[in-house]
Amino acid sequence: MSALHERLLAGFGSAFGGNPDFVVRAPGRVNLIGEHTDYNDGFALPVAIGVETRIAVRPRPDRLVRSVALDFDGEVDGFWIETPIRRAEGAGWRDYVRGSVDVLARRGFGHTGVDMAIAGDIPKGTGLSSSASLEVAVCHAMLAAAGHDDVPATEIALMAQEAENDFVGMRCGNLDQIASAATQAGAALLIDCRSLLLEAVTVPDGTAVMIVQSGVVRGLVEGHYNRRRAQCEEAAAALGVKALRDVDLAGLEDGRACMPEETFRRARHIVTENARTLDAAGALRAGDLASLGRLMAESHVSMRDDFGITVEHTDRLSAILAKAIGERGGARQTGGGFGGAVVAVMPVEIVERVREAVLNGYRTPDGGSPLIMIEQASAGAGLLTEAR
Ligand code: GAF
Repeated sequence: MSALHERLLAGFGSAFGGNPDFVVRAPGRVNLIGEHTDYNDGFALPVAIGVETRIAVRPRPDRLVRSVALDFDGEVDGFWIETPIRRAEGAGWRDYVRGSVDVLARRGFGHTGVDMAIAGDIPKGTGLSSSASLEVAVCHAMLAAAGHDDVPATEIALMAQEAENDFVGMRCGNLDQIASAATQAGAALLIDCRSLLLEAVTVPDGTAVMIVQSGVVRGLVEGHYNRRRAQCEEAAAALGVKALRDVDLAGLEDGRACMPEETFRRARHIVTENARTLDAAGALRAGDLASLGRLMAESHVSMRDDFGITVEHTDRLSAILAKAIGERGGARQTGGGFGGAVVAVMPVEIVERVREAVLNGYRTPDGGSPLIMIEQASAGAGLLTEAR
């Protein structure tokens, strides 16, 4: 049994006594390409990773929800399922739980109270979607407790996104929640964020996904994020389309004079990133890591020069990775931006050499060595059928 699982069961026992009836899990994600495209109705290509949030659950005979957060010094929360559910004092993890339960309750799901212990091993604040995985895990916990085992993964993801948008107040797109809810083991997920059509794109055998933390903590991200989102909406309105998904590069160039130059550059990132993401899915399908790597490099440059969301440290880290990997894959900053992590794809046999190059060539802002994770594409959220 993993250390995480042992900690979870022990934490459940000391908080509530006895054992949970079941355990659910929801993974973190890393996005290979397709950044900030989700709220523009575009395309993204994430993989779920091996770190995750787990919740040990025991349904209650009433409508009380009690939870203990083992990663936050055993902090507890308790509230009744009623509409509307109020925000918690001090916000934080409690609002992800309350928000998810609130959405479920409003949809007529999740009317059964639960005792639940929550623990995970996703490094917090590093852009690997620990909050989306918490929301998705809570949805699974509540649905399973109420006996709903037939709710599609995309519907669960959209409820989790709604919790984040409307309850927590972060205007994210649907990428993180869909990645956590709907991925399949061994595959990246090509998401059409408008139609919600999903395609599992097999990651070729022998391919490693490396995640390197730049050590730059993403500061004031929500303000920057919402501003980028507003600029994309402004560009779409100037072009007379519903979303930037609906224009190509020629159409965007035609409308250049209708918007401020910075807005044009933001929009150009989205338009070119959508095209790159579809091409990247094609490259992955064909097992062509060299082409995938070129597209990842172009994506990084576009995020740096047009969208303005990279920082000096992630630029440097991506360059070190790209040089070490050469034609055998690629690297780019991943996630919301302004620091966080760089993702790289490469054959397993060069992982150690690339790791050495990073450890020798890169220092975090405080002078330390970066956290490096080697991942394979894992399965999306669900009930844990055996104790792992
Ligand atoms: C964050 C958001 F939550 C996602 O919706 C997505 O926009 C991503 O940044 C950028 O691609 O993770």
